[in-house]
Amino acid sequence: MITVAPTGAEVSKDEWPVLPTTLEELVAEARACEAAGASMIHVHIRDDDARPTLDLGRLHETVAALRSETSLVVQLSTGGSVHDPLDARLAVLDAAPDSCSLTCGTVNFGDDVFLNPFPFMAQLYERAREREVVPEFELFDLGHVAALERLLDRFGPPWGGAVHVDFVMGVPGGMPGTVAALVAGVQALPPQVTSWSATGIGRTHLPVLAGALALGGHVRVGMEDNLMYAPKRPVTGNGELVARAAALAAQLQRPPATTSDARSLLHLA
Ligand code: KMH
Ligand code: ZN
Repeated sequence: MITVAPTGAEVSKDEWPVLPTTLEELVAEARACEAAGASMIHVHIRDDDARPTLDLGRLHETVAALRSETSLVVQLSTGGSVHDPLDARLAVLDAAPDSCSLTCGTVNFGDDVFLNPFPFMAQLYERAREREVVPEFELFDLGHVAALERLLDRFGPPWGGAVHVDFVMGVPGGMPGTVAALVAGVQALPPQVTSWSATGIGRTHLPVLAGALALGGHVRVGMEDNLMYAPKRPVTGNGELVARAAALAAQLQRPPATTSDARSLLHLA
């Protein structure tokens, strides 16, 4: 399964004009990524000034547009930006996505802190279950694997029963984006985990991609995580990152999952 994270909350539209920040740009990019082999989209939205927002009206509109124009699994970020309050991040579930991200602990995030106290994780987890939204557990550090195990042991399985995790590696302050760290993370996963994916930030993008494919995992790519296609060669759009991941996967005899494969994998209705 290839997930595309096309926008994120950190990259500046002024510096990266190809970053999809309007609904029209996001839908066009989503369609291109689906055609290139993506089956899930991890979505952050922006306001009219291209600043990150968790505006519920826009989130509803975004989910509806992606559902009508693509068959991608729609995952809304509940991480938002490091400046978003916890209650606004919880409210993202009101937009009724297929899936939501759920980060399993606080982590240094460059010079900022990405806050995810355990009670917030628990509240988000229970609310996702009530709303029949499949969580994707984001693991930025090895300690997050332990927090995931604590969450599952205490609260039981998520809605649908699939426990899908994504290692987000190479954030300044989190675990490094190396194959050694990925192997350590995969080996530490609790037995309830049914599938795992990985993404590497910045220049760790390719080693993590290749390592995840070789280890039997799923992958995430996109401009939220990586803006350079190669040294001195900026990304021209998310589609080419998906296309490269799909080609590498196919060469390794692991052709990309279709959107219906992804729905089965995540036990979506
Ligand atoms: N933007 C980061 C602070 C998520 O989407 O759930 C958090 C993030 C994780 O991107
Ligand atoms: Zn995100």
